[in-house]
Amino acid sequence: MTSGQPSDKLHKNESIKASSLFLRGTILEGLSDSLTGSLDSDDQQLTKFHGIYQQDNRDIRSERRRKKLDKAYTFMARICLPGGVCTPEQWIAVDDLSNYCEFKTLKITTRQAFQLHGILKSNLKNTIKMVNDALLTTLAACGDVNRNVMCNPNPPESRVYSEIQKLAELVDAKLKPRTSAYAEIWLDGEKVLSHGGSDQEPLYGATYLPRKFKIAFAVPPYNDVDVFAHCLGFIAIIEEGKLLGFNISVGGGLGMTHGNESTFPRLGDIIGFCRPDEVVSVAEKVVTIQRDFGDRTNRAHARFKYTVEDLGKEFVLNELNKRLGFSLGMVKPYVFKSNSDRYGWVKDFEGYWNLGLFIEGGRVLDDNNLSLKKGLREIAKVHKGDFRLTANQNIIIGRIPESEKDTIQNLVNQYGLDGYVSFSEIRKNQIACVALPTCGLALAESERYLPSLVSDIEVILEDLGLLSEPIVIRSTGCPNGCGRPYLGEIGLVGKVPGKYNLYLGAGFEGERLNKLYKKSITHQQIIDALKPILIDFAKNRNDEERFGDFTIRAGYINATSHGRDFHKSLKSID
Ligand code: SRM
Ligand code: SF4
Repeated sequence: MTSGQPSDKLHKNESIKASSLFLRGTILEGLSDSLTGSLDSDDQQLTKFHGIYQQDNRDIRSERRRKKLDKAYTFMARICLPGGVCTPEQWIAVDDLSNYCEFKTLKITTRQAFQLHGILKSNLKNTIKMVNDALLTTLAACGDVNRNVMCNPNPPESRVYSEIQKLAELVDAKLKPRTSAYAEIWLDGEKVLSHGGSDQEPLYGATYLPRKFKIAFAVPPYNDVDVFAHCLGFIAIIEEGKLLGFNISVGGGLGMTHGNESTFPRLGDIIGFCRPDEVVSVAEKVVTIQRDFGDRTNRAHARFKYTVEDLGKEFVLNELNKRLGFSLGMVKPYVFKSNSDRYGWVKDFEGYWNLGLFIEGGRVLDDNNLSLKKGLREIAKVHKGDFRLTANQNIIIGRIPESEKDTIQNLVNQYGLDGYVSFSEIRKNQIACVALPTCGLALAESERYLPSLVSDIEVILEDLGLLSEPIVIRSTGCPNGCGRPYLGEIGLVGKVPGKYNLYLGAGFEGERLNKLYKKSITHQQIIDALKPILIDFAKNRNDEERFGDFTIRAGYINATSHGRDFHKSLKSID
């Protein structure tokens, strides 16, 4: 399945997968070794497929090194929620589990999943079991497989929304690995139906995919899932309240490496249209194309975006038509208006209320100033509808009957969950990846930094009367792109502690990448760089012109028209 790639050139992860007996490795043995808090390094690659990362608390890494102590190892577990939807009971179950973790927080991820940080090895098995007891899973939340399938979680404006959510769930289920290793390791061999029971991987084979694979469903005019950042995107086409089908986008992905221009963010190309009943086959066949043609020799070149870039979208379309046994239809017109979330109360077509709440950095926590975790738990105790995690790291309390609206609003006020009413638009349009202290790849702060940068930018915006102007700002602690920073009108990407690359010029609708404006600059230099541009924007913008578009029209930055040009035509770099 490696399409003629010489076996001596394959990346070492390929042999780890091949010899793992369908993701078993020696994980079970490692879990019972109480002499160390860590797992064997090959097993650490395999646990990712089970939704689990070994990490250490980087805040205390050097202190422990000085004291000649081992790193403070713990584990992060990512819990899949296709389309970000869960029940109040599931919310409470995950909230309960977070109390046994070092950080005692829930993290809402940019892919509508939960993360629990700081699980001790001795508590890992129990945690995963409890996740499954709540009818959730961590299987395939990470690893070289299809990940949590995303879907527009906005309040249903019509029945069509639920149809699309169901398709997202079907695709998610169809692409789950079938190995029984998950049940064997974490659930004492219990056979869990949705995980399948055989030790065959009919879709993936023994070496799974060359790299992670990501799918999203968008419902125009909302592009809140950033559909073009995905390996495979489905853009719903709705006419007169009926779902006709989906435009299909292939080859999106954002990760890159500083200083390596052969790596770049890339937005997907739309190659055709399919009917709703064809969606699952399309997803499956696209995955097989990546399985068979993706680069298994170099993980920095192994994502589907490079397969599409190298082979061409025409090749991918022909191959897909061949594997489907029919030809995709012609692309249909659609319009995206933004990649942000909607906040506040919205009534849906069935008369239920939905409440969009802002959660800074997606971190659900209680501290001296905030009681978000307690508040959301209290809501979950009385709420009969659902919770929806958004791709912008926020929450929608969904399907609230009229009779419960006041109760929920009172809890929102009581626990300080009402930031959505008073916060500036730039604050409500931020995404920050996790970064320090848990992310092993972080070069700089992100989640713990962006709120303070936004506060300083707010001072400038207030003077300019722009506090109610939605400007999309996103930060990450490294160039991997977990907060989708290359789709931020203002993007910040960590270089070294305290220094960031500043990117400008992305489209507000998530249809244009930004470009590097200043390299490796400090907090004060970021403010100094942005201030004159914001002043110019306030004075000279056209009607309704967005900040990202303005930075291009005013000549601060060249537009990035394609991922391969991301590193080219730089205007102002020190
Ligand atoms: Fe990510 C790796 C966190 C969304 C691109 N990502 C990581 C790891 C697991 C670090 C590691 O490998 O050791 C981070 C764990 C940090 C921690 O302590 O929790 C991590 N990624 C996240 C999350 C939690 C960020 C957040 O604050 O919400 C998001 C979890 C999503 C989920 O629920 O599945 C997250 N990661 C993304 C996205 C955004 C998206 O998918 O829409 C991207 C860019 C899109 C893409 O995939 O191209 C992204 N993460 C990466 C990459 C770069 C991949 C590449 O193609 O080069 C890595 C590193 C890697 O895979 O080697 C990475
Ligand atoms: Fe970690 Fe980098 Fe992803 Fe941020 S972007 S979570 S620093 S891997």
